[in-house]
Amino acid sequence: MSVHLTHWGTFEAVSDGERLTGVRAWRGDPEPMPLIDNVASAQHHPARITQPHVRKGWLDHGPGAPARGDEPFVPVSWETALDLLAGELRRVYRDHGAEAVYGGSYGWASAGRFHHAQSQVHRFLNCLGGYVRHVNSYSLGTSTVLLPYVIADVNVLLNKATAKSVLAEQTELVVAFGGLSPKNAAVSPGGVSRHHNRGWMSAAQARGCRFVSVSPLRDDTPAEAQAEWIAPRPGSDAAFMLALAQVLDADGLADSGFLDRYTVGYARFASYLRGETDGIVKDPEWASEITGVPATRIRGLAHEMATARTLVTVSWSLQRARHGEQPLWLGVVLAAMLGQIGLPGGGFGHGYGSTALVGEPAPRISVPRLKQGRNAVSTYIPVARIADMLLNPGAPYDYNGERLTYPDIRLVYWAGGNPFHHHQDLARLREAFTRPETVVVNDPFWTATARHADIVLPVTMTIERDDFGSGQNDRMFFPMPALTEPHGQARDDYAIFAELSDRLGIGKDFTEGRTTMEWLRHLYDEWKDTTGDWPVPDFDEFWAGDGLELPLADKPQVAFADFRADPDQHPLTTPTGKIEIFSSTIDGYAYADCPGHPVWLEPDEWLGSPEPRFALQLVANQPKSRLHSQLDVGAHSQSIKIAGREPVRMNPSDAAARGLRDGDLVRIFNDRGACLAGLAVDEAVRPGVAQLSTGAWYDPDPTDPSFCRHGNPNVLTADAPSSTLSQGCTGQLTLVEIEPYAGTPPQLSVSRPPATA
Ligand SMILES: Nc1nc2c(c(=O)[nH]1)N[C@H]1C(S)=C(S)[C@@H](COP(=O)(O)OP(=O)(O)OC[C@H]3O[C@@H](n4cnc5c(=O)[nH]c(N)nc54)[C@H](O)[C@@H]3O)O[C@H]1N2
Ligand SMILES: Nc1nc2c(c(=O)[nH]1)N[C@H]1C(S)=C(S)[C@@H](COP(=O)(O)OP(=O)(O)OC[C@H]3O[C@@H](n4cnc5c(=O)[nH]c(N)nc54)[C@H](O)[C@@H]3O)O[C@H]1N2
Ligand SMILES: [Mo]
Repeated sequence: MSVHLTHWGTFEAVSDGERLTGVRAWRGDPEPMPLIDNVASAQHHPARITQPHVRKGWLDHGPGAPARGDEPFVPVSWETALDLLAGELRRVYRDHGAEAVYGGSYGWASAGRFHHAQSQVHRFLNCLGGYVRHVNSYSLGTSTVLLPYVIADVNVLLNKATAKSVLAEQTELVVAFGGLSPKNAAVSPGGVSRHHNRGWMSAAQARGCRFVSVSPLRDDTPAEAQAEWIAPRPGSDAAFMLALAQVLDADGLADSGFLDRYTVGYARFASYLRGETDGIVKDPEWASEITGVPATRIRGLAHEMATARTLVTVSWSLQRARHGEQPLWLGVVLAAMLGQIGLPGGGFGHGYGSTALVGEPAPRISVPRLKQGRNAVSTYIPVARIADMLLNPGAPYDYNGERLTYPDIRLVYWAGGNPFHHHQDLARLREAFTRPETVVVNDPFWTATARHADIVLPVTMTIERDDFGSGQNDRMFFPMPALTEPHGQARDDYAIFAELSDRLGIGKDFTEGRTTMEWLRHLYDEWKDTTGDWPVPDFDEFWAGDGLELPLADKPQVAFADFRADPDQHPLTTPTGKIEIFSSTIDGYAYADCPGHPVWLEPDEWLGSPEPRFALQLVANQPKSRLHSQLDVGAHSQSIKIAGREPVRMNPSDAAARGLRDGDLVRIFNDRGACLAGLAVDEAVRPGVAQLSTGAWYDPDPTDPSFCRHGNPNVLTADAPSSTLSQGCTGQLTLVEIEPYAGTPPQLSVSRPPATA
């Protein structure tokens, strides 16, 4: 039996002896996910890249030739492509230096430790002299910057979260801002072996635990939880939470013993709650106007939270929005006011419904990984500032207490990510992508990013190469021998960088003289020496087997239990060692869009504006049918399309008001762009909201790059930061209007390869 790991689950390969014909869920997975069906069905899709390609203008006229994204490609041999690319890398490093190369390559790539694309491209560019890198992620851009000031490094919140098994046994009330999405908990970086998304909720519910799901979508929390659904206006959670805090404060329900011993700055925050600073008491009546939630329900909920073992959990989506710091910070503050941080089943959580890894017990042994080497360049950007960087070389900007300057980028190398999936305002990104002299993309598929490159190199999928893999906080460590031959002329990223390294005279530095199998054996053997008292089989036995089950710590985790037990012995890593309800460091930065304690700040685009420019709040959340843009051509992802486009969901009342019916082809638009989508009318969507997940491959109209024929919401979203502090991405929420699409439906071009010359 061949078991294979992906970011979205583990499968057993079904093969006809030569080819992978299908997949079957791994028998160890108690809650298998249908996303695995995308893999085999996508392998030989016409959108696979079969051989290296070079954009015609670049080939004819050299670096900097105009019309990137509009021109045909010329198929070339590997020899030609690698010679051209090696020459271009030599030129850019010689004439402009490593500061002119953006090698961030943000993206999820694929499971598998050795062929992890970022590790490969970063190691390669480090051997060449370095590159401008990115910091943070689109996932947690705001959390990563904010949380260390407030409570802890974001990884502590994720990896040391209270175990789901503890929640199942101890929690009496879960208040989940952004819900507890079972679709998101399908996925974890590096892979998932056993999904435990719903089991803990059923167990808790059966014991009498209540769930409150605060979200614009009813199905953000699974039926098993039997949750109460509260749907405030999207983007207004901070006001909701402030009112909960105000009730705790005013009704004497805040735990002053906890606040005194474990936190700083409550008095400053409380005076804001009481209206002493601005004349506005942040009571439920005030919040009701903003959120649309009845004041009585807010007041009642605050009392319920104060009288139960309560978990306040905030999804990652809430911080992927303008002023995303505020609801996140308030989640910590509420949990602190309840005095339950550090108690089993109570306190604060971040992302129980955002990924599989939160609340999974971390193995006490971590698995081998490839070293990326040292980057000689210190320049970086917060990841979501990519378009700003390309459009504004030399311009200053503020970030996290620092004043930084955008570098002047000549060459962009992307391996393992898809910026034309992940970035906002794609017409603006397309403009930004005209600026570098050369864009290089390694990818298995003709993604929109590959179509906006000059040199395109076809890469293997995981099923086509030898590797091993294990997900973050996952117990299984699997061998992943290749299941099939590569498609066309596809090569591993490692093989590509090895060939380039030879041409550039750094071959020995990059490969250390090893083949892929020699690397796997070497990394494994090195690792085997570090596992201490835990016996590990030798490599050949591991390679022939069905995976190793990694050992766990003895006790299930309870977040911040040490800190609670002894805050002097186990201080937090915040500046004061305590939970910071007021941060004098952040206050000292004097950013108008993120003051020293959490507050209500009105978003730029939301339903509560006096005169909203457009009447619907688009929620651009993660797709249920795939991971991001990956394998959108696969069977499961295709099975949910409507009228050949990505589905958009809206409430029956909003559809009726626009004369729209289930299954209609619709046009979604705002001032930045427009896209087509297929309509699904659904009561699970709050009135005033439309939901279009990310990940439909960007298929721009040839004459208008702001019009996507397929349904990519990022033609509509704003390329605006969450705040000056964190510069996180804000793709989650956007105002739009939706109308019937009257014309003849245009054909999609993304499911075919681009034109060749
Ligand atoms: N509007 C809006 N936008 C968002 C979000 C949102 O909520 N709303 N969410 C954001 C978030 S949280 C994230 S994480 C990003 C995700 O953005 P990305 O991580 O960039 O998205 P993916 O589709 O996973 O891109 C991975 C790419 O790597 C390729 N690939 C896979 N395996 C390999 C390999 O072995 N080698 C190479 N070279 N390539 C490989 C895939 O084909 C794919 O093109 O999107 C962000 N964008
Ligand atoms: N199936 C699948 N799972 C995934 C991914 C995927 O692509 N596919 N991507 C993975 C990645 S990279 C990440 S970062 C995580 C992301 O995890 P999250 O960021 O938590 O996921 P989203 O689906 O973007 O958002 C979750 C829900 O938040 C709700 N929401 C949006 N705005 C608001 C608001 O203002 N207030 C409230 N209360 N709720 C709001 C939406 O209804 C949405 O469905 O998911 C991971 N899991
Ligand atoms: Mo993410």
